[in-house]
Order: sequence, then structure tokens, then C-alpha cells
Amino acid sequence: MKITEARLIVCSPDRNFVTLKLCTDEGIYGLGDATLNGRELAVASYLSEHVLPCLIGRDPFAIEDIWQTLYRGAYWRRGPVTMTAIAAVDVALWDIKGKALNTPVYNLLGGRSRQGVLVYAHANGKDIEEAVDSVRRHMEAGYLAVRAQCGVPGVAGSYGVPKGGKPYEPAERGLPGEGVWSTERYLNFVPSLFEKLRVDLGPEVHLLHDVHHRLTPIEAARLGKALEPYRLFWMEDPCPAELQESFELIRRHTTTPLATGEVFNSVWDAHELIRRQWIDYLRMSIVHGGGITHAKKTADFAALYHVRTGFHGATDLSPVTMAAALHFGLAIHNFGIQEHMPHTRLTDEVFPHEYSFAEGYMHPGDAAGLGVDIDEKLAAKCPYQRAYLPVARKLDGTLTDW
Ligand code: KDG
Ligand code: MG
Repeated sequence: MKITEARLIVCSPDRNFVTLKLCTDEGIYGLGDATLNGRELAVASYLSEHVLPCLIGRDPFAIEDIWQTLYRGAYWRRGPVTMTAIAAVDVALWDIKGKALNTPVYNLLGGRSRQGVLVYAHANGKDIEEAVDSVRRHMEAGYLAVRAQCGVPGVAGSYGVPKGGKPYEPAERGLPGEGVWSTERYLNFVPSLFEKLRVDLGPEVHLLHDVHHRLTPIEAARLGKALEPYRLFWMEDPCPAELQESFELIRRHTTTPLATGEVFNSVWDAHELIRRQWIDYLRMSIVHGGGITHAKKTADFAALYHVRTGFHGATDLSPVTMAAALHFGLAIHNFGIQEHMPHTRLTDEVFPHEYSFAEGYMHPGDAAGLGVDIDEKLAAKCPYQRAYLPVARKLDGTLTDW
């Protein structure tokens, strides 16, 4: 089999997606997601100018060799643009191989390790009452794990809280919006949200919370300690993680489990975090972390240190990535949890898929390959629109981590 065509589909069915379609001389094609939120065309250009011409004529079964060629052969290594581009090619190749062998991708990764993939939903509210209500509604819809975010009094546009009752979607068309941030107000407030959640909703539901990189290590340590009575499933991205040893300080002070890595793009962003057991869950996703090939190696390394996966799964990761993550989560032993933020109906129509949700778990379906497709005609009716993630400023106007 040979790759005969490599095509990019850039579309915006309610939000932007970059999708790679690799076609072969045997009529089988594979899909890969190449979406990097707010930087979509950088990846598209990296792929079309530097990667796709090198794929024509290659054997799509040679996944490892193609991965190494794109990683080592570029000389310049890693970074979100490069690793997202490599991931798109890699995932499309796994899709092709599954279809060619007439088996779901999870069978190529070792086969099923479980019946379904535990997922967590996003709940939020402008105040505690609304947030508790939102968690309750997700529990009623069958979710066993729910991330709770809440407006912080005196902090306009708090992270994770939608405007005007719409589903939360951080990227906005036009130029970057600005939110406000106050660590002091946040730290004083958040424990009361989780206290109320436990009082009203009981001990069973898994509760998660995303700090979104906004604290220093000692502030995060204080928050982790304050949240211990409410037994969180995890506290996510307590501080920026470029300095991996920041987590040593947090870890020293709290037993609240820690998750990080949605902005990571290779095992090298996390190897100290894993090797020193400073985190419990790794969030680096298949789309931004070099694809299934690199995620498998990273997860196997993490398994040695009791670190489990908890992949990023916000709406900026397309249904192609969701499908790949579900095959992966069904197969590997050290799977922990998968984020599930449902796409809009239009996005689901552009990407028809086999995966499904029931009673807290998702399943990738048993179709050959990934079980996800793209309706190119519909995609063509939804042209790309420039969009940005917002930025955040402290009360005195200093730019801070969003
Ligand atoms: O593109 C950025 C979003 O995906 C991110 O802000 C969402 O933090 C996020 C999460 O945990 O889903
Ligand atoms: Mg996050």
C-alpha cells in the first residue's frame, strides 16, 4: 500500500478545526486532527509546506519509521506546532492500518483492558448555587465524574464560566479578549465551593477542579491542603509546569491528587514529573503530543511510576482526537480518566463518529480504524475564522497566565 494523497481540511463548524486526510492507492484513507487552538494555520502551514510532500509514495504501515522521520528528520525538535503536525500524520496512519486490517484501533494497541472509558464532564456556574446545580444535572445525565468551576466574587470573567448561558468555549472569534484575575479572592473562595458540593451531593461523585496554571507552587500547596477534606479526584494545572520541580513543593504539602500537562507536547515535558512521582495524572493529549505512537511510549513510561492518563479533551480537540483517545483509553492498562466536553451538533455532523456515552463511560465503537469520518461538503460550508484564546490580567493590570 502507498500514500497517494495528503489533504488538509480547515473548517469552522462553530469552532476551528484542522483535519488531515491521508489517501492510499487501495482506496483506504485515514484521518488525523491537527488543531492547535488559536494557532491553527501555523500547523496547517507546517504540514502543507514541510511534511505532506514527504509522505507521498510511502508505505502507511511503517508508522514508527514515519514518526521517527518526521521527528528526527526535521532536526528541529518538539514544540506544539511540530508535535501537533506529527500527531495528525500518526493518527491518520493508525486509522489506515485499522481499516486495512479490518479491526478497531484499540486492538492494535493491545486490545481491550476494560469495558468502557471513564469520562468527566464540565460543570460551571456564575455562583456556588449555579455550579452545584450544574454538577447535579451532570450526575443526573449519568456522569460519575464532574469538573466544577465557578465564578469568583470580584473576578469578572473567571476561568471556565461561560458568558450568557452558552456552553463554555474559551476561544473567541476576533482578537484576544481579556479576563481579570485575583489569586487572593480565588484562594479565599474555592474551598467553599467544594464544601457545598460535598454537603449537597454526597461522597460518591468524583469531583475535579482546574486551576489553569494560575498559582505559584506555595499557593497551590495551600489550595491542595484546603481541598483535602473534599477528596478531589484531582487538582489540575495548579501552576505552570515548565519548571517541573515546582510540583515537588506542592506534593510535599498535600495529598490532593495532581494532574498536569494539557500544554505538553512530548515526554520530555513530563519526565521528571513522572520519574519523581510528583503527579498522579498526565494530561498531554494525543493531538498535541505526537500522536498515538508517542502517547503509548509516554503512558508505558508513566505506568512504571504509578502515573495514569487523564487526557485533555476540551472542544478544541476534534472528534478525530476524541476517537483516538477512546481507543487508547480502552486499551492501555494505566488509563485514569478522559475529559469529555461534548462538541456542538454542527461539529458532530461534520465529523460523524461511532463513539458513544452511557452511564458515565464512553466507548469508541467497534468499527475498523478510528470509527470517525469527515463530511467534506459540509465542512466546506463552514470556513475558518480567526479566533484566539483570551489573556488574563491581575487587578493591577499585570499580564498573568490565563
Ligand atoms: O485550548 C485551551 C482549552 O482547551 C483549555 O483551556 C481547556 O483547560 C482546559 C481543560 O482542562 O479542558
Ligand atoms: Mg485544563
